[in-house]
Amino acid sequence: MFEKLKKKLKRVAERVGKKAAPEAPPEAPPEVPPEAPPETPPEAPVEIPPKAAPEAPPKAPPKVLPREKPVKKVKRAVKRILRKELTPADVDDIVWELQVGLLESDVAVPVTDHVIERVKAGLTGRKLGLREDPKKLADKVLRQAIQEILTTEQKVDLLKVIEAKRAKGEPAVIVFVGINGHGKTTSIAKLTKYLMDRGYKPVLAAADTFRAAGIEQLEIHAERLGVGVIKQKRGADAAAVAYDAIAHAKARGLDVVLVDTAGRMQTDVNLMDEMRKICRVAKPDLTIFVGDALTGNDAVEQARTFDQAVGISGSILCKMDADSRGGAALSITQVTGKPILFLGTGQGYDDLVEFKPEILLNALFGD
Ligand SMILES: Nc1nc2c(ncn2[C@@H]2O[C@H](COP(=O)(O)OP(=O)(O)OP(=O)(O)O)[C@@H](O)[C@H]2O)c(=O)[nH]1
Ligand SMILES: [Mg+2]
Repeated sequence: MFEKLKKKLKRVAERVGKKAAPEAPPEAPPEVPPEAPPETPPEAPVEIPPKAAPEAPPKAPPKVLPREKPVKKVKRAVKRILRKELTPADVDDIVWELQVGLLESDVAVPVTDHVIERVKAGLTGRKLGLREDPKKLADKVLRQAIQEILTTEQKVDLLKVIEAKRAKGEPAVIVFVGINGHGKTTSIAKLTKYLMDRGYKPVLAAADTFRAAGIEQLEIHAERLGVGVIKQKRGADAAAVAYDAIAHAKARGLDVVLVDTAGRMQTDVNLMDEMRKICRVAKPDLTIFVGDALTGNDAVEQARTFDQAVGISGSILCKMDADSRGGAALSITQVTGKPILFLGTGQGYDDLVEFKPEILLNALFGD
């Protein structure tokens, strides 16, 4: 995951190290010469009190050194402890590269701007102590900026939502929306397994009545997983299928209804209207946008449009196993203000990972 972005972030950390390094070479030489000629005869005698050691004039020069020594030692130590302060120009230089790296990794512009702003604030004017590793400082500042981006005010706890409905004797209804081929049906199958593994009883609603193969695909997963599917014929009213599935779940005391819907482009007015209708009828507890990480910034724009259309609760980002850039994962949360709930990491039923910011942070900054 994120190999490219990871490399770029590493380079930024290295550059911080270089910029923060003390500029020792130009300052070092002037210090040595004044001290160097210890035998300068005119100065030495002045410094020596005549009573000190009359019989040892050659020892005079060493007495000059001890007096200056502590000051120079301290100076030298301070210089080593206080490395060069990072000036705004240094930081601009560093963040320019970061900015290019983030944009190349398909991180959305406002998100890139946010990271840059935070990194600038974190680095400008910073002096590093002797024991402080500039790479670690850069990592810390970058990590914090990215963590902020991945943390939303709105939190969604899927299992708590299900439990709350269960307590009322009702099934939780989850509708999955998104573009064609981005992973809705596969994610529903994975989530079915995830819920069954935790003791919940789901039922699937084949509300993708647009594509004949859509119903069939869901049925195949359902059969493999040993879970029921509520379906109608191709072309049937998708909202009606969702309604039937909810009624079925209520009648059977099932815990969750997972509603599969047809893939649609956000520009397709009719299909977007149909999706609104499904949501009006099903009154979902959660509406999950399923995005394809490989589409980068497009996934982010799509999430925003679907959010505007039906109000998404959060996202599942699929195909993370194939995404080397990582931009969508960073951007989608900030752009929509809604959390990522799961990451799809493959085609198997168990390739679903509960999202935590640490997963991305470790992928980006881990060794
Ligand atoms: N590598 C990988 N492939 C995935 C992942 N999620 C889904 N896929 C694959 O992506 C393809 C499309 O997935 P679907 O689940 O059919 O997508 P969809 O959104 O339901 O598509 P429509 O029904 O056409 O709207 C399938 O071949 C899946 O196996 C994932 O996390 N990783
Ligand atoms: Mg599908």
